[in-house]
Amino acid sequence: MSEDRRYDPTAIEARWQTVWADEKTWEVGNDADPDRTTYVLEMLPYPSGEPHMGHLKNYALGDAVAHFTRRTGRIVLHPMGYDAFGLPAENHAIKTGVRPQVSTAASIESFREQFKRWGISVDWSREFGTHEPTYYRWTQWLFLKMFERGLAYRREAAVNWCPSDATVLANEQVVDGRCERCGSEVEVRQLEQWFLRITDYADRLLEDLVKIEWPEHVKTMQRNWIGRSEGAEVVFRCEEMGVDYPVFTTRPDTLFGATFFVMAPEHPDVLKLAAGTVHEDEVRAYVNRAMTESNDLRGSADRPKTGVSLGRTVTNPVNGEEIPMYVADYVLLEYGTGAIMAVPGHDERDHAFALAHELPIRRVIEDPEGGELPYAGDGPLVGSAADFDGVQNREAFERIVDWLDREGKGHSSVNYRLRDWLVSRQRYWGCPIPIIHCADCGTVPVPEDDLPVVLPELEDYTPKGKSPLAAAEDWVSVKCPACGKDAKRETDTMDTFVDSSWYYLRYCDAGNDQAPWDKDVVDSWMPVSQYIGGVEHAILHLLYARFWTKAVHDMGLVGFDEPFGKLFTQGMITRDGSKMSKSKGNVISPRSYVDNYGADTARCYVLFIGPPDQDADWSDEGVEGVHRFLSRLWRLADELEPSTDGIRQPEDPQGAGLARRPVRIQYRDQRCHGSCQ
Ligand code: ANZ
Ligand code: ZN
Repeated sequence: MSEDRRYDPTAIEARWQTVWADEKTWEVGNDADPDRTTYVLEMLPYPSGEPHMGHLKNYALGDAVAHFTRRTGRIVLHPMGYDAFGLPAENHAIKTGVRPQVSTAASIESFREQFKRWGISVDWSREFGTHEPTYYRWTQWLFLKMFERGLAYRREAAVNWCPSDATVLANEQVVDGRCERCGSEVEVRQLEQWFLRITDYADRLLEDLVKIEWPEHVKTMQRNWIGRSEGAEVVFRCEEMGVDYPVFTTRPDTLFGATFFVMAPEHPDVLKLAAGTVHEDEVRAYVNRAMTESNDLRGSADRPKTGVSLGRTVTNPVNGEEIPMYVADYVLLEYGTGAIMAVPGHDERDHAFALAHELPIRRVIEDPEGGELPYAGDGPLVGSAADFDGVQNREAFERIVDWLDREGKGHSSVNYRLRDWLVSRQRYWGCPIPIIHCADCGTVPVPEDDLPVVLPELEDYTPKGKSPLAAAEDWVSVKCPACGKDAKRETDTMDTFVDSSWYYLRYCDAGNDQAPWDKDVVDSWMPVSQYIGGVEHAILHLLYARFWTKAVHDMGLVGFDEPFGKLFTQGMITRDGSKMSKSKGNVISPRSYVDNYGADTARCYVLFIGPPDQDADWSDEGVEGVHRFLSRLWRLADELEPSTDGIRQPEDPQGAGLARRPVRIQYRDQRCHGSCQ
């Protein structure tokens, strides 16, 4: 073997990358026979700094699938773009004075350069960043379609507020009472906010999980997040005040065991109820304190159960018993009706509260094992009423609900943990919400012809409790599109998860300047056949994207209602068993490996490192091993003689590269020269 025939990835890879760029090898047209199209997609990157090992793994995996699929004769759409809006670029701007536009453009440049250097087979003609006005024009257009249909709405709400990022957070972005991004403890604030009505889709988001091939644990996380609970609404009446208070319970079979009643501190009637009683001051103090605490913290099971008496009673509808009313922070306003019947014999939190406040604890379900209270399991009713005692609780559940229904004191009811999606952010670097506030006309949508509402350039990005955009007076002041009087633009921007909720649709028709996409075109590619990304998106992004697809489906804009037919969640690449992170100083970047060994070695190694859905530990020896393997493979191929006869051109032009240059393999020597012998 002559010296110039040695395996030289730098030369080989550069040569082929030039061929692919010149030939536009991986570009696909929108005129393909829909029966032959396949859409392979990896989650789009958030462009910050330069790509890391997780990106290499993600795109190497997707590229393997894309290449394989092309070889089966399919026409494969394999695009790339950037999720470019978001807090980090803005925080970076505050720290360094570099405008987000500039830092984002630089990161995108470096991501693109690396992806090309890795040789990922991307159709670059469809590339975009979600921060480009030609993209977010349509994000705004879609938002207005949602607004028209009542799916986007504005209301005052108790929201999660991150004091360091000075913005609200979606429930999904609060983890253990802290900001998912910066880790600060989250506070509660009352603010006017924009929401998307994802709760309208709760049932479909649950039911349609059977239609898609996703990892079971991801489906489970979505099911739990949506949190559908079947139960009943039961009315408890406060005679003194002449007011009915419904509660939501999943255990109407335990109604005879309700020994007290608890309201959430934010419940609008709490102060009214306590007014004039000896408890008034104590209640006010308690409520004020509770309001500053996060829901996650308040709801947690192991926290001491605090609360104070309201000095009033309600009547239990099944037995006419008067039970005392309390306010306690373990009851949340936003779930059910914001009030509960407390059954300390069978509910753990009620049990803890009853012990702390010396309230009666009653057994109404027998434990076949004879265990202690609280008992959450099944069994026959006891200590309830003659009609029900001895009846198995599941059956009693139905009979009690029927009875309540007949008496007009309740009915069966379903509750969801899922809340509407809070999409407004008091931050600069995001898609402006295309709404104008007019003193006379109220909330007025920006006319379609005036889209996009372009994000203005700012000098000062520092968040001040309201959006930095509020300071851009020239931009804020507009005429009302309805009446022509002076009005003001909405200054909040959209959550970045809005941007990434529909980018996969835009790839199908990225150049369209008349519409976000053409329906026939999108229908010819979608749904995505194989979606690949990190499991950290199991709830947020994947749930939002499913909701978005269903909403545009119902608007008649697409002909399918699930975006991702198959999902693959990749594991992390770790180092010495722990996650790579800047703070641990254990980050290794793909760049040096690609430079030293070639992209093929780096890509093969991350595929070889272990089952791709599991975490795997990086090893430099492993990289060396893969490099030796590729060198051997190269030498072996060098011993085979090229021939020009008799190879059929594949019908699929994307069976390109190798197959387009007919080579017939002829063995000079039938024995393997590698290690297998
Ligand atoms: C009486 C009862 C008895 C309950 C029992 C449970 C067990 P999931 O399953 O999550 O839907 N609850 C209702 N609204 C609440 C609120 N706003 N804040 C805190 N807790 C609330 O939970 C439903 C149960 O959580 C309801 O059923 C209610 O307590 C409580 F042996 O009612 B249950
Ligand atoms: Zn007006």
